[in-house]
Amino acid sequence: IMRAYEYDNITGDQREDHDSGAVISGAALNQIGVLTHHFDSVDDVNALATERGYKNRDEVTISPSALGDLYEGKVKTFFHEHLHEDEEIRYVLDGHGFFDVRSKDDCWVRISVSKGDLIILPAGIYHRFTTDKNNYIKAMRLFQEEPKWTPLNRDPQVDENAYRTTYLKSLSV
Ligand code: KMT
Ligand code: NI
Repeated sequence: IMRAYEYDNITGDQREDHDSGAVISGAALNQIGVLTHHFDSVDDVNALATERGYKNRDEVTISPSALGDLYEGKVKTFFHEHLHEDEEIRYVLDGHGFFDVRSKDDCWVRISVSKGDLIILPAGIYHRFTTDKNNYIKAMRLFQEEPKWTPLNRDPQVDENAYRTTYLKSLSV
């Protein structure tokens, strides 16, 4: 089951837990537009996909055996703080990892995901991803028809992006 907590900001391996001990509730995640589910059956994922108009999907395995020499580089890339102009939906098929999202006051919240967990990150939220010390996650990525999934790395120009400003406005109501 999913656990979320304030990131401890201790320098070092991103794949460690970095658990400060301060728990973040599901309701607090919802307040920043992050939705979570736990589905044991892919039928439930299919229902959610239909409900939200998602028609396409793929599966990725992020591990040294799946990616070989590319693995370490991918892990670093996923951990660059970025946003997307679309929702990011991931369903964990196996293994484990961490999504870090920015709180209202711009602190990192770490969401620990494992098999059966589904996470929906809203367009415009700054986030990053990492595998953990086991270096293995298999996930389903859900797409609407035209994914605008380019990661936009955080910088002053991206701070002014329309999806970013719309997201921030949604938090202040
Ligand atoms: C992302 O968008 O960062 C990813 O797709 C990471 C792998 S999915 C668990
Ligand atoms: Ni992303």
